[in-house]
Amino acid sequence: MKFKTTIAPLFLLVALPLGAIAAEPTQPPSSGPAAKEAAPAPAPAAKDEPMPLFKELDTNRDNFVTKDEAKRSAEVLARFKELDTDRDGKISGAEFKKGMQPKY
Ligand SMILES: [Ca+2]
Ligand SMILES: [Ca+2]
Repeated sequence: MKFKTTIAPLFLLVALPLGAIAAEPTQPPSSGPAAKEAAPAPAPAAKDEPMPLFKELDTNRDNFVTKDEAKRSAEVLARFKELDTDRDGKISGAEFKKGMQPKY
């Protein structure tokens, strides 16, 4: 009897803070990270969206889309001068990204 009465409060003392710790982080962040995780997922897809086109147009993979390469996309060809901001006659990945992104 003596043994049980000393163990019970001890067990309660240990179990209570554990329960408080377990309950605290699971409650507020459960909605936080879940919403945060869902948000970044579509973001990279939208960010990368212009780049598959860039890679597709850059047939020789020198990371520049020349006017010849741009001919495969009527839109890029039409905006070639606009996209080629440094006017070196080819569109770099950065130029492409900058020029195409505000559109989307
Ligand atoms: Ca190229
Ligand atoms: Ca350029």
